[in-house]
Amino acid sequence: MTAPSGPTIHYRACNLCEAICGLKITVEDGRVTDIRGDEHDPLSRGHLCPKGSALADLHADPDRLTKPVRREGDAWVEMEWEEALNLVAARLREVQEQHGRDAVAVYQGNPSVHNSGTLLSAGGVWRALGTRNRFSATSVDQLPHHLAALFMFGHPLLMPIPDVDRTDYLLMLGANPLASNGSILTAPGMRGRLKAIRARGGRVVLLDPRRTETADLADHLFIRPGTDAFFLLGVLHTVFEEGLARPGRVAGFADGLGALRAASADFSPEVTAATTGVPAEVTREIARGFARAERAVAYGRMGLSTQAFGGLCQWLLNALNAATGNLDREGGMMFPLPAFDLLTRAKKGEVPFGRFASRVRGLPEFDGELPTAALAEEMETPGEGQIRALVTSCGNPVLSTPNGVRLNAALAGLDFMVSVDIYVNETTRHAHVILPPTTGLETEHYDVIFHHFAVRDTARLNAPVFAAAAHQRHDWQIFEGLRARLAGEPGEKRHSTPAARLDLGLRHGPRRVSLDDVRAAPHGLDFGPMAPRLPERLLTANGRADLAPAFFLSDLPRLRAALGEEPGGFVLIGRRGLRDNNSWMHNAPRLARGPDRCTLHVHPDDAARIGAKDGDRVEVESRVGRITVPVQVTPNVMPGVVSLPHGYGHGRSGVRLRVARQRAGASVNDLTDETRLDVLTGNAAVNGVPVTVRLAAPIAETAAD
Ligand SMILES: Nc1nc2c(c(=O)[nH]1)N[C@H]1C(S)=C(S)[C@@H](COP(=O)(O)OP(=O)(O)OC[C@H]3O[C@@H](n4cnc5c(=O)[nH]c(N)nc54)[C@H](O)[C@@H]3O)O[C@H]1N2
Ligand SMILES: Nc1nc2c(c(=O)[nH]1)N[C@H]1C(S)=C(S)[C@@H](COP(=O)(O)OP(=O)(O)OC[C@H]3O[C@@H](n4cnc5c(=O)[nH]c(N)nc54)[C@H](O)[C@@H]3O)O[C@H]1N2
Ligand code: SF4
Ligand SMILES: [Mo]
Repeated sequence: MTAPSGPTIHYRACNLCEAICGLKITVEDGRVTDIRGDEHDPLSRGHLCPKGSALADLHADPDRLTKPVRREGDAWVEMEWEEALNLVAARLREVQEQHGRDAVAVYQGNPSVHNSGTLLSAGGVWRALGTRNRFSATSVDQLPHHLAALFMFGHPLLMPIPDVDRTDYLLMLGANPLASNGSILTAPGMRGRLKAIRARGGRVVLLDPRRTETADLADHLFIRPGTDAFFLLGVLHTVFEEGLARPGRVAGFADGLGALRAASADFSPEVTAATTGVPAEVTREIARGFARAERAVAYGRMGLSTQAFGGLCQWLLNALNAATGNLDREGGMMFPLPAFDLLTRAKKGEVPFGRFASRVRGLPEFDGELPTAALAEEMETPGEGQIRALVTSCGNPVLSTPNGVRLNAALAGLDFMVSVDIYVNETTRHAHVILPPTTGLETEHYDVIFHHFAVRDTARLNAPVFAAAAHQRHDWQIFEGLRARLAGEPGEKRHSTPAARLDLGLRHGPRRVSLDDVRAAPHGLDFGPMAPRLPERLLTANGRADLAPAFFLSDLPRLRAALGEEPGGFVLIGRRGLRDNNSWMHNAPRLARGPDRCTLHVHPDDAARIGAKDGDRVEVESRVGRITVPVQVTPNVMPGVVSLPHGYGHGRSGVRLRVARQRAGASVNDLTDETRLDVLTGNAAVNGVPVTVRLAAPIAETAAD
């Protein structure tokens, strides 16, 4: 693929985050010599962040696994694929034969949705295993968005997307697109898009307990962590009380406006102000400005879903957009129509929620998965259905899920564990076998998921830049190999490849294109901006939208009980850095540069109270654990709130990430609490964790192992 003579240019999209930027990649002598943004990509228009260039580091990383390995004591021994797949299938079947199907659990992490090979083939293995113990990063992330979409519009993927390019008023809560590059909002280059709102005379209002990078482009207000549902009810209260509700054409196919009004009746901004920290007059002014804007949109992300009232927040955001006539219209919240449309075959009226519950705590199932906050207890608690073996794919739950210390210990006690992963990290070091697929520039990839969340409908197929070496396997080959063995099928006869599935999906999709059509357009096909799609796209049983689902109304008493609650000590929230990518890109030399990023942000007043100055090490303690980290004193965090990024904590024994280990940091999820949930949805509340902070003894070190 790479001719030794002269450079070759390759176009493909970055698969690291939801922005799916088009890239222009130069390869010389089998090495990436340049990565820049593809100016001809109709969605990203040349945008690129530092992580995109780091795909070159990932490709060349000497710590990355390319052959299967088996753990023997402290050593990892290479295996042949045939032998490894046979062993894994036999061990998983053995555990299931002895202890039942549910004794094997599955955890799928975030890159699963960034690789079409994994996305389209892993399901075959899960079906062959037939276990109810399936877990994923969804319940540490966007689960409330799915449930708001499900109960309001009829399908978990009918999540409306803010039309940032045509709005005049963006009300944003708990999102930091300047660091994250947008989430459930595929809109590469958010800096330019936000600036454009203001340049056309519009307004961007941001509520966040931290004055973030995004705050520089917005009118920023502090809000107390976990109180956004009160704020949103206060806004809705004002909208109704002051006669500003104008649902417009949505009224023709939406029910529940009256119930929504009734729900907000008790939550005037005057009632909620003390709890949220947002003055009543400010809430009222935002409500008026929002409702009177020609085109407005309210949007909230991680900060609103990974908190104790995540479900209520996502419902209220959608409801506010609908009540003010900003649902399914230009400049408001809209529904993309992707060329590969996962909704094409969806059935009306299906409710994939709560059909079964977790064994120990009775937490609700969603889409065949249980809340990940229950994973450790399901391993530890004896009895029928106890988890004794685990398959992880694309995940690092020891660093990414609440109470990583407890999970870490539980993993060590499993009878068998296999990880489909490219690194020996904090999670996979517990595996008996690691099966490493090709990744990044070696894969053929079509973004099945993120076109569902994009502000513009486009399609592009990403051809491999590098051919897989003879000893490597693609993700789908690994999953198909496992599936066939678990199903007892002889040989490796495939039903269909991911490419064939993509082609089928594209041909039957709303744009009626073939995979070859997409392949022929190296910069992608452009189907234009979002357009109104309701009521046709609704998938509720009665074909109507519900602005006040009983599911959410039933949670209001729990919210009401939290009115006026005062946090005793500090409250811990998370943080994302532009050069971090959850837990797994810290081994890329070009991202590891610069000052330490795993620092605790503390407000100057709070720092003075605990006697800490910049660089001092402090002990942060929660109900579940204690870590030691350096302090960064900054007025950009709300008094009483401290902030620490997730994805660090690479110092554990056996972790083979040489660059990352040099700046190991500590894991915030050694503090987050698996019992703190949005109990309505089962989503983990990793934000808003009560902690104490005190100066550490000068030599104190914690090595969580
Ligand atoms: N406290 C706190 N916790 C959080 C969050 C937070 O904001 N605060 N954020 C949450 C969110 S939004 C998410 S999505 C989760 C992420 O949680 P996880 O998905 O569990 O964690 P990642 O760090 O993304 O781990 C990705 C894993 O995939 C592997 N990998 C990378 N590329 C490939 C590939 O091509 N194939 C395979 N098979 N493996 C690959 C990496 O080596 C790594 O082990 O973390 C959550 N946890
Ligand atoms: N550089 C980089 N980009 C990424 C990732 C990454 O790790 N690094 N991860 C990717 C993934 S998996 C995801 S899911 C997305 C997430 O994308 P975003 O949600 O945009 O990113 P976060 O930085 O988690 O932003 C959450 C914000 O919520 C705030 N917050 C915390 N608690 C509360 C609260 O109670 N109320 C309010 N109003 N705000 C609160 C935090 O201060 C933070 O600024 O980013 C993706 N992009
Ligand atoms: S913003 Fe960065 S990480 Fe995200 S897709 Fe674009 S280049 Fe990749
Ligand atoms: Mo995420």
